[in-house]
Amino acid sequence: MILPGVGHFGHCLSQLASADYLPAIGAHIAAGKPFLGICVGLQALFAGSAEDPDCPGLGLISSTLDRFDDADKSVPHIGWNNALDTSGDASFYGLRQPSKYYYVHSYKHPYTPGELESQGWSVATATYGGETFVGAVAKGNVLATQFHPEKSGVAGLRVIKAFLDGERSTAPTDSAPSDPAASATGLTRRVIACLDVRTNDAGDLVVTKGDQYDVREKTEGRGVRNLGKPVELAQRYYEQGADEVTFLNITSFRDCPLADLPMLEILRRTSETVFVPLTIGGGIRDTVDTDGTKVSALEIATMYFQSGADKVSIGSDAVLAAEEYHRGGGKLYGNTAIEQISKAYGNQAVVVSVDPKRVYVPKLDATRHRTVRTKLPGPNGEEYCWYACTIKGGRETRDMDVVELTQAVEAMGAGEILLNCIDRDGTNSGFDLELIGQVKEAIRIPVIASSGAGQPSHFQEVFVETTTDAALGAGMFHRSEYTVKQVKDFLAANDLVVRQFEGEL
Ligand code: 1PR
Repeated sequence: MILPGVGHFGHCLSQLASADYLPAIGAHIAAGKPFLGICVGLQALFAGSAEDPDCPGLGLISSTLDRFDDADKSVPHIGWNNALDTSGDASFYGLRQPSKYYYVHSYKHPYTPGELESQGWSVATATYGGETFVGAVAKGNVLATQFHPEKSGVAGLRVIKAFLDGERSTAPTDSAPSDPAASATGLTRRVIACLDVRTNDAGDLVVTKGDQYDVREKTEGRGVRNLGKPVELAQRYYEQGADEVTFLNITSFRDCPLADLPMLEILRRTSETVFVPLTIGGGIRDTVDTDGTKVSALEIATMYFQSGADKVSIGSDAVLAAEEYHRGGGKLYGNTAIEQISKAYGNQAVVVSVDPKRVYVPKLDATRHRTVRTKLPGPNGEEYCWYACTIKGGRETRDMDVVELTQAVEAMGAGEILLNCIDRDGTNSGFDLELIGQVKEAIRIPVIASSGAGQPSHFQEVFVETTTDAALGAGMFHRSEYTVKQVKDFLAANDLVVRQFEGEL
């Protein structure tokens, strides 16, 4: 039995309880049959969680879970971290000490040496920003991982294979143990490949990329730039070591029934061979289908999750929802796409994609918006700028700055910000560090820096000069100027901890 977990502890456990599945799960485990719990599936083994104190867990482990402290780090904990066997001399269920595993969660059981081991559990741990927590447990027929083995590349497949083969103990590996202290948070530097997907004029689905959101060729005819096939490119980036792949459906597929959305098929095919997290964005909002049926954003997100997506990314709809939020003086209505999807699937499953552009002003108080003093003055020598949010792929600018937007969506339950920058998009001139600095100061959820990457040193720069949680590239990878591996090799050569692709099972 595999209990996969996505989402909220209380939602997961109460759904299982109301469907009357809990006795069967308990009986399965008690009968000594193999059981694998993943993420919330691990958390379900505990007696309870601060995420929903009124909802009991299975209680196989009598302790409870609490939340990561977000005073000095981003929460949720998202990214690649260790699973170090506490016994020090052995690995269980295919875990390897130098391998990295993909975690995405806000709640955890803090690790106290001996607590679970004295009850017969084998324990593997990871450390995030000074907090050591339980990354995996095993006892008898039970294996449970806080990380997602199905999204942890070959390292994770090894764990699943060992579970399926019933190989509880595996020989210790002779590779040097990784050093969690080498990175301040414990996480590796997350490098994401982004694929903007749309139909071209011939009706084919292509990965495209332009500059400043114009994806048409500059030459006569102005056809949509075709940089390759989505599934093939995703596979290529996975094998180069991309830590995540993001697909953005940058045009709605007009006159297409939602059930036949081409992106669903792309996700299904990609998730057959790409074992890292997949994010899908574009068109996630309440919609009317071609036959007149109303379809909620939650239903669209559900279709994407069922097709292999791990996160959905919301753009325009988030801006409109944030405007409502501020109009109501910070009131949560409970009916926005962000709130509904994060309630059902957990806030780690909801990314908000922000498409800001610079508005230059001559003085600090020339606008009500939050400004930065910029080292790159405007066309008339303006020394200040603010970042205006846009919708509809940058075509419409709103009277809302990035701080207002990101704080609102954080309050609504977004788990991560994908921070584009229209001024930098496709320019190969590096990330907008001032923008990233402003947003990182404003919120506690993780931020993915995007737009402007043109060479490996731009990734190093953004990781060193800002506290960004991840960095994303598009055009430089699609045009084969650099591979993801070259970026990671460059980061590693400059003392930044990265995860490299492991080819061998
Ligand atoms: O508003 O919820 O339907 O979502 C639409 C999504 O599609 C948004 O996330 C928006 O950013 C994206 N989008 C819409 N139009 C375009 C376009 O290019 N015409 N793409 C577009 C945005 C920006 C990034 C790009 C980075 C890095 N592309 O996706 O990958 O800027 O590029 P670089 O490394 O080459 O500089 P909704």
